[in-house]
Amino acid sequence: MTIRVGIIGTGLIGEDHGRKLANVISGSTVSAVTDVNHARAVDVAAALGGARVFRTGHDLIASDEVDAVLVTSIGPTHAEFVLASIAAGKSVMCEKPLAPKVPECEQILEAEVAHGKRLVIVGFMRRYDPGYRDVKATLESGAIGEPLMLHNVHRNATVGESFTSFMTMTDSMIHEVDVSRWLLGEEITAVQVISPKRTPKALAHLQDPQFAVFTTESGMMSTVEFFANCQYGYDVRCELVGSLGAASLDNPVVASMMVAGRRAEVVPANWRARFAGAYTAELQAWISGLHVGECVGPSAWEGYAATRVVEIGVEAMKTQERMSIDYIQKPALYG
Ligand code: NAI
Ligand code: ISE
Repeated sequence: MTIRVGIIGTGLIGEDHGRKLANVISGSTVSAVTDVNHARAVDVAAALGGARVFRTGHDLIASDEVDAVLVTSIGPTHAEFVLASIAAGKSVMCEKPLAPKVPECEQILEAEVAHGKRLVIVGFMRRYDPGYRDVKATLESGAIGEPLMLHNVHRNATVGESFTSFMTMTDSMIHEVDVSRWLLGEEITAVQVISPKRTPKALAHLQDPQFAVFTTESGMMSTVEFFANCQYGYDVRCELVGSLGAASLDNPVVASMMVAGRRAEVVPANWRARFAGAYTAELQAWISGLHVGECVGPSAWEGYAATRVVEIGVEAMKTQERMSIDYIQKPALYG
């Protein structure tokens, strides 16, 4: 059996994921695509070997040529398409954020709970990156003792004019929020954001860089430096400090050069290059899961919790004070 995936939103990541689902992932094809930019959808459909182009996401979800749905449209449209997929009883993988607003995430949780079984996966791909997995495995081996502090660095070379200060939290740091919850195994209960001196390379409307301190239920700390315009490349690192030692990840070295007494390594250009393998692994896990009737990947609860944290994170950016975070009761469906 082949899982026929329909893609809603054929922008940058929709096309990337589509190419993998059509050519790399075992057990899937791309049967359908849609985008409000119809011409773009037509081009991507052709590049993917002739997927059918639908006028709207809802037409695509309803089609009997679509077994599973991939939502890669812009964030504010996610809830609508995830809810429609649940109503149709179809598995849906949604890029982050699950939804930008907490009430929308809660609606998704309610709908999935009412359906009675998990259908939703959120694209927190860092959980599939070998570096992050190694840090987690090291922690679970007991070698570094009890986890105490996680230090994260997340730098983009540059960002476009549409990138705002709040997106630092909602679009970018949301990855560290998920990684912190996943690695430390606890909910985040407080956040403080500090705005350091601005880089002259940022556009006037953007506070860049930003620094956040997240605290978990038992008092573990996760710090995040996010720098949107670091200029030199895409740089994601983290170090987990425990009571007996530390585990860290750096950018994977794909090539290096030694010349004139110096050693130089290539820094990935962007998230596409840095996390290409992780995107493939998350898609393969989703599709392989469907082949055995399982829903494999970060759940709608993980999507809700991350959105809840970044929602308060945005408030903390305004106040620059430490703010507490609470959550709704976790439904039994999410374990
Ligand atoms: P993009 O702007 O390149 O693509 C978004 C596409 O959605 C556009 O083609 C747009 O026309 C389409 N669209 C908007 N409203 C629509 C609707 N109602 N129905 C159908 N299509 C619609 O954006 P990009 O970078 O591809 O991001 C898409 C999503 O993926 C975002 O949620 C973003 O946060 C997430 N993302 C995740 C990354 C990760 O590392 N996991 C990396 C980059 C993006
Ligand atoms: C983008 O949307 C992503 O999700 C990337 O992984 C992240 O590094 C970037 O900062 C975001 O804008």
